[in-house]
Amino acid sequence: MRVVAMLPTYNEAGTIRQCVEQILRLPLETAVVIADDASPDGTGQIADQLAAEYPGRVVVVHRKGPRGRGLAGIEGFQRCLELPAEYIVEMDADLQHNPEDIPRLVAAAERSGAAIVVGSRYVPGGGEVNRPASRRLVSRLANAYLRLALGLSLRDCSSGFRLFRREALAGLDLATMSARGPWILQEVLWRAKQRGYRMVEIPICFLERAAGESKLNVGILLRSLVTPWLLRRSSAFGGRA
Ligand SMILES: Nc1nc2c(ncn2[C@@H]2O[C@H](COP(=O)(O)OP(=O)(O)O)[C@@H](O)[C@H]2O)c(=O)[nH]1
Ligand SMILES: [Mg+2]
Repeated sequence: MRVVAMLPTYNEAGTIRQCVEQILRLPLETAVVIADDASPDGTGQIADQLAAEYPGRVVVVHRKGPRGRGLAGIEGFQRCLELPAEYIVEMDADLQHNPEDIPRLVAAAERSGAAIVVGSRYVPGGGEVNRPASRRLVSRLANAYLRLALGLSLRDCSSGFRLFRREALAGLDLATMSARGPWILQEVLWRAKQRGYRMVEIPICFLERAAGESKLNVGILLRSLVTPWLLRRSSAFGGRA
């Protein structure tokens, strides 16, 4: 098995099957780990059906306890590391990240030797389809800010489409991460930077949501913006950011 895709899911019943099947049909040895937070729309049951249809290639983590993109991501990653995969790819289950881009992420990792390959909307060739100009602007501004606050040279610090080399992901020490929500995306970059990991970006097109609803809101955005400072402070006081 070469690549395991980690899909955090909350209410993605409209897209999960197509997303998983597209990943399994890629011309690579692939598997999928779904980390579902007891979605009320039945995503978890569809995931179980997929696991039964594709034995050994689909693993479902039914999370209990507090819900969260960050918490689910950590548990999903830990499950991925129990599988013999060379690369782990995290991505949305709503088809906003195109499964067909996965081979390009893998190729970029092999070409560059980087620890992490980020699918980026903000490098030449990348972009977003049919997003209202206001949301694009907010995302761009937030990213320019995050890049400075985290001290990174990445253009897309809030992309949820990323490939990790197995050893790099294991080296992040997931069990000690603190983010419960989507700001986990920033915590992972911060840690990767502290570990001296090389990160590269390749262009991706962020597609329109095919079904379901975004869980992003102003609270999450603000929390993401303060995250770099909390991580810096915790590092300065000897905490394990
Ligand atoms: N398990 C889990 N997944 C979540 C949660 N919130 C969001 N997700 C998933 O994380 C991915 C990204 O979330 P999404 O709402 O699409 O964010 P957006 O693309 O920025 O609008 C999707 O696959 C969601 O289903 C959560 O609380 N728990
Ligand atoms: Mg999405």
